[in-house]
Amino acid sequence: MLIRTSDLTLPDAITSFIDGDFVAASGHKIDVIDPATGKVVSHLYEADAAEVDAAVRAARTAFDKTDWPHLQIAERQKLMMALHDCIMDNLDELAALETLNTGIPLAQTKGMHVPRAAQNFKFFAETINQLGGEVFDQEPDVTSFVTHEPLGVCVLIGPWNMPLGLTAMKIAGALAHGNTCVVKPSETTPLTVARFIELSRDVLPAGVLNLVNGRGHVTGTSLSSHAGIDMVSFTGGTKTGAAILTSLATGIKRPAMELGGKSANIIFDDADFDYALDGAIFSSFMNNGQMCLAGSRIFVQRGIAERFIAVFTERTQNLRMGDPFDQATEIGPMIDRAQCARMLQYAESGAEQSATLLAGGKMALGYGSDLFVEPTVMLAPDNDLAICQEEIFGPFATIQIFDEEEDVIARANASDFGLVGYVWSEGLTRAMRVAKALRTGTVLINTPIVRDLRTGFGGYKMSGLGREGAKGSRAMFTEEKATIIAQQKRSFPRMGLGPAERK
Ligand code: TXE
Repeated sequence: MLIRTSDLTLPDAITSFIDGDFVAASGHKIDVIDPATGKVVSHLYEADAAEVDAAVRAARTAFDKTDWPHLQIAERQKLMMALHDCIMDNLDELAALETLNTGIPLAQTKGMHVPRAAQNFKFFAETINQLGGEVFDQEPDVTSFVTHEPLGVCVLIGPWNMPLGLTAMKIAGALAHGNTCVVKPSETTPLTVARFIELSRDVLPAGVLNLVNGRGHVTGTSLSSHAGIDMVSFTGGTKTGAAILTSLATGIKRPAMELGGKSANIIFDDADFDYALDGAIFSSFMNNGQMCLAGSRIFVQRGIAERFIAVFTERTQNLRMGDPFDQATEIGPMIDRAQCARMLQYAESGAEQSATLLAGGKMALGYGSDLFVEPTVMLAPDNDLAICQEEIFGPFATIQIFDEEEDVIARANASDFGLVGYVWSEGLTRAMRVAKALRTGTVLINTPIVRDLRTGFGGYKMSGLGREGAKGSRAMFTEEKATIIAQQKRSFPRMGLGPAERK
């Protein structure tokens, strides 16, 4: 087991990586924190507008002036697999860095998130050789075909809740389709993305993958409003997504948005009780509950409600909280004070709005830092409560009781979000009926999250725009071109003829 920083070589400071090199440190310096101890473990230097401009120019030049967008598929596949290997060859280090910077238990970063980051590159390496275009030849004298071409300079803005995994999905999709990139990780969690980009320098030509760091209102806005970019793929909060969309509208740039969620987790009384309970616990508390697809808005049918609530509450209280580097730890610290305050404020507002606190709802004392909050469960009498409507983004589950299928569908859909829905039932037709009725981009029946990268992941309503996956990422990261060929001379109106030619 890695013992925190003593086994890790940490950069003293992270700077922008532009045109194949890390730039010299300058400008505003931001602390990088280990939330489990509260200690400063590194720093980053924030990229200002000039540095963002240099990064975009480097990406533009690599796209416009090198053969990067026109590589043979086999060559691109080789590079994508090399990026996969960069991650897997450094799995221990990357997982430890991710745990150090996010507080997510090592068992999860090493067992799931970092391997998933690598898998993204393998997946797109395979996919680019599989997806075909379309040909239409219904017209007797015309054949039309559709091809996809690299889009250009892609800005990839990532969040702090799964920094490498979520950003790698974007990087892999963009590079596989022949684009160049400027990546901006969250200023809170820059370590793994910076290390990956450092590892990638032996694989990718200069200028193809560039990195800038900094706060949203400085570096983020400079990037998303830059005239030289072609699109922004963003994962983060809905409010920030809306601000980026506004800025993209001005330049008519393409958005791809993976925003928040408040996913309903519906447990019918004919579900396999223990299995559904395990699934609901995992969906609510994995990744410290900080997941856009958390299934933490639980609906349980009345016949099993009393037993479910009792066992769910007991299991929540049993969750092993502590040092995320300890293999036994199931819940680590919150990312920062703002997220702790959010958890407490929602517990308070829930109680004020007549929800019953079943577990947690307060800071957990005696751990390595003051960022540990007890996993929380509230019984909610009504879906309109703020705790059932707003994304809390922490280990916080609400439970509502329902009687009828129609009612639970209506309540599940009564949400501004539409990312994921979970259904637990042994009845196939019921599960299918409910899945069809849910207004969400993904529905999971009798399982917590399973990601098949061939399918698109994204949201209805305020959960986003676009889908990340095989076809979804191609739509995101390419221009679609229709080429129309006349196979013989066609008749069409002849214009501008002289008097002699007119009949
Ligand atoms: O995220 P932000 P925050 C949700 C979750 C959380 C809330 C706020 O509910 O409580 O969002 O989290 C960059 N132009 N999710 O404030 O601000 C920022 O620097 C361009 C859901 O930490 O969305 C970071 O790199 N960029 C979620 C990234 O956006 C800007 C994951 C995300 O930060 C910017 C995270 C701007 N104006 C939070 N402002 C999910 N969907 O999984 C900020 N950024």
